[in-house]
Amino acid sequence: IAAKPEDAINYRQGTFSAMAWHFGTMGAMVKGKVDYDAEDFSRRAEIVSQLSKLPMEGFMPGTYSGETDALPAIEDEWDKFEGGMNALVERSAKLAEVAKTGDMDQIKPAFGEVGKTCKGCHDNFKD
Ligand code: ASC
Repeated sequence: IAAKPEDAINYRQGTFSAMAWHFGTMGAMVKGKVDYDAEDFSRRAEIVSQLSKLPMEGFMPGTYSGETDALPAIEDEWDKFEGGMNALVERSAKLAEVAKTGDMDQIKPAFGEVGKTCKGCHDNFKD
């Protein structure tokens, strides 16, 4: 991949912003702050699942300074970071599957697992 560092940073931030947009509305439904709409929730879960595959290629050498909250620890602990991103992809896929059931008793824990994955990486790798 040939990209300027700032383009890689913008790219991955864009993918995370889009994920947060959908995940935020899903969270509001899980918490009951917005009426649960099974079809809409499922659509968003599918989008998050697909988007989760995108940011990884934006993490490349020379992109851990400047207009980014991504910490150099990502490079120092690459396997751990990659494991977290892989977990995000897997858990998002699980959530998208479970979302099709429309059963909040299953959706809630699956949603929580994805959220934990977001937070895990933020705690370790985001300023
Ligand atoms: C969100 C969002 C995150 C995660 C995280 C979960 O909606 O934008 O980064 O959930 O807060 O702990």
